[in-house]
Amino acid sequence: MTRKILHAADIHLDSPLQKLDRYDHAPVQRIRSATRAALRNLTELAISENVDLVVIAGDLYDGDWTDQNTGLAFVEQASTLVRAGIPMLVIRGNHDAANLMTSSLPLPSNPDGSEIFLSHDAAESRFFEPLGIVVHGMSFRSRAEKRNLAAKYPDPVSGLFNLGLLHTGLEGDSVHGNYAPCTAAQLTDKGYDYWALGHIHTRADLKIGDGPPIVFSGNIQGRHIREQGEKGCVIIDVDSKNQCEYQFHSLDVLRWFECQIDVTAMTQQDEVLDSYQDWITERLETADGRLLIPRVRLIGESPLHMKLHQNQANLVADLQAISVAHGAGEVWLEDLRVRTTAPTNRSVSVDLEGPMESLNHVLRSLGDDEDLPEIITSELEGLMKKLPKELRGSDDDAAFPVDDKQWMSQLLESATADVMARMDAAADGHTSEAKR
Ligand SMILES: [Mn+2]
Repeated sequence: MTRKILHAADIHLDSPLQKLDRYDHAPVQRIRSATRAALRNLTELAISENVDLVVIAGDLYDGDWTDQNTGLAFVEQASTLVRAGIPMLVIRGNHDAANLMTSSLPLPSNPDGSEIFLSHDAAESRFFEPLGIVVHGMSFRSRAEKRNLAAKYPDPVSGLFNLGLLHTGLEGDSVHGNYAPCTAAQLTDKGYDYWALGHIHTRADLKIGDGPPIVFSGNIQGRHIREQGEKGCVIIDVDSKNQCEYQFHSLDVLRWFECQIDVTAMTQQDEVLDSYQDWITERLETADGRLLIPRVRLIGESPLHMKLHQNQANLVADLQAISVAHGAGEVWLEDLRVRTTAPTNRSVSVDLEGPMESLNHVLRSLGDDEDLPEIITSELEGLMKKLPKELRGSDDDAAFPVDDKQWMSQLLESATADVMARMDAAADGHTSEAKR
């Protein structure tokens, strides 16, 4: 008997997609409804692939709902699956831990009468006898789940396909947090046939040697520029000997990309725009109806360096116009990062002499000043206090990551280019005036 199980995680239903819906004219509706549309795709895939079971490894919800519509959106999809005779099991993760969710809605029961959510009081085993499958799992009670939950999971049941459903940050790191810590080796030792993990949004298999697949399916819809590329779920094919293979299926309705343009060989700003247009044309061929959200990143050592830094606002507007004009409604620019450098072979001694040379020297030497982060922090303090919390950001998404050396050097680079270009323009004006 062969069976199919769909494994997904980190739906983050109705999570706001960062930094987009604040722009005028952005395809706001499409962006806001992206996680719901991806979940609908999951339901459709489960039905069209005729899967026997759907498991969701935590963070179905992004947090407590602002209104009941988020819950209703899930009820709708769960009901569709139940009507199609497909059972579903969901555990709660750090984002939708039991004590964080104050609202709830009555959920449909699975076709066999069992509940969709797994307990947060103890690890449980759910048997699907006719399928020869048992799922072991446990929900988070609270966000900061520091216990090794996997250690509480029961021993495998022989003769059945044993699937472990777990939300975990594994050994933990600063980005993902140390939630429900455990190691891939501990999971392997458990003796299950497949580990369906959630929490880490990048797809990965941590299988050790001949051990079972230990799979993070990743989230089903990227939510910001750090969640690039295809997102979706995996479908596990289990054979009659309880051996399994799995395959990825994309579910996302919009996709984030970095569009890197090397401006080294360019002499005109228009060439940047041409290059971006080519990128759009190429990407649209494989977009498959998805909205593409590129962040344009300009790199390279170029005589355009100063100009690009100075004209950033105009350049963003130009790039957005090209996105709209050539993207056929399928492209929206996320943002621009100018990361170019000034040509090193520039004849500094000719261009810069006297006050300009000393100014350039002062600006360049700021980069070596150890107190710079502190100085900038104190300069920004007043502004930071006035910024609303969501714009201030935090950790890896902070508005002013003053401890980030790369950010700081780009800030300096940009400021230097700006000041020098202004001085240059002023000097030019002065010269032509003198000539006249
Ligand atoms: Mn999580």
